[in-house]
Amino acid sequence: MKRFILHCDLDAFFASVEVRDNPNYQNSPVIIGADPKDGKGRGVVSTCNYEARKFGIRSAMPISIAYQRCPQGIYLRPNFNKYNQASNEVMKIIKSFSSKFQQVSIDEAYIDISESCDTFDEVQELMLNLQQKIHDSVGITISIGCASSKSIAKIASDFKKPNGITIVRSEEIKEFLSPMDITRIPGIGKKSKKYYNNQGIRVIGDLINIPLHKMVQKFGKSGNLIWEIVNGLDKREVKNSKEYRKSISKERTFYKDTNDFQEIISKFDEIIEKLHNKVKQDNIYFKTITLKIRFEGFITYTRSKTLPYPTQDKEKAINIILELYQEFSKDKRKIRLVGIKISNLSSRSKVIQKDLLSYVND
Ligand code: TTP
Ligand code: MG
Repeated sequence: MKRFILHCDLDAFFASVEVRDNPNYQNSPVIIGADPKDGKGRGVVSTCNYEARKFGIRSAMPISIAYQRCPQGIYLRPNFNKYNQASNEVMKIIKSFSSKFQQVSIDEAYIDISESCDTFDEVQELMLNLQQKIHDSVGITISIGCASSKSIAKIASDFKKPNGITIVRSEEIKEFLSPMDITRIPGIGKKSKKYYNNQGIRVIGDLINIPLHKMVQKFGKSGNLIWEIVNGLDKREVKNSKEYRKSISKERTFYKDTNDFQEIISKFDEIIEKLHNKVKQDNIYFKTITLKIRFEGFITYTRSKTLPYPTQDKEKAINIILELYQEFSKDKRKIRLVGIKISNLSSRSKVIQKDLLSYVND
């Protein structure tokens, strides 16, 4: 059975919306993020257009460094309402091409078009049509990748940005991936890059011929997934999601209201373990952790902490929860329920929460 999966990712999203609304900016470097304050600004770059990227400016870079590299750039604060509206319009169009639709961040989504296309010519026509529709009705450009797996479709959408279309047929996977840096593989970030580099693995070509049992031997569970990805055998489906996730939370009600410290702490451990499994499984990072405490009589408190960087770290999460719990640890009232929420989510370092302010204010 042929599978045609598309990954669609808007180009320089926030910056493209600003340029659309101010055509004078068209050929200038445009940087969205914190106020650069003549080079003394704190905070980071949210994104920038392709003109600005020529100066070496990138998302998440300190705004002061961006300013050093390109003081003549146009620096704008983000307007999230506008981006959310554009995102909703784009997602509606993408969704109209297939009911198998999964939005994974503010500017990217997968669709499975296997049922509406039989040949690669038809696939290409559909992709061009989708680009055109988005351009005509929202006024911004999108890059689209097609492959038989989600992971390769994602790598493909990034291949010819901006406004690119890339189709990777199954027999072309090896040639397509081989020269790429291993960090192109979803799930291999800067940290794991070092680990792989130490083993002499730099490009995907260094990985692609390693047999499955050796991959598992060397890299454990993730070795298995990476082997599947690079061999085009990643079978993950496009999940029909109504809306992409903004937070994940878990709560537990005690069998009997309690103020036993050990019992409460072990409940925190249990919840964090569950959340940690989830973030690992879905490759999600979080910046904000919220503790919820409900005392007898349904009196409820929530306390949050936001970290400067997205993380998946379990120990960090436990320490923060203990820190937030301090305030209540001497409380005489008994606790009925505890809950933990993680929010400000991102996939690899990409923002998937609608409220992106924290990125700009860091
Ligand atoms: P991306 O799709 O990663 O970036 P982009 O659309 O700006 O550029 P590209 O053409 O390479 O796809 O992220 C989408 C939006 O999310 C981006 O426009 C701004 C926001 N964002 C941040 O605010 N901070 C970040 O660190 C990143 C990566 C993205
Ligand atoms: Mg994008």
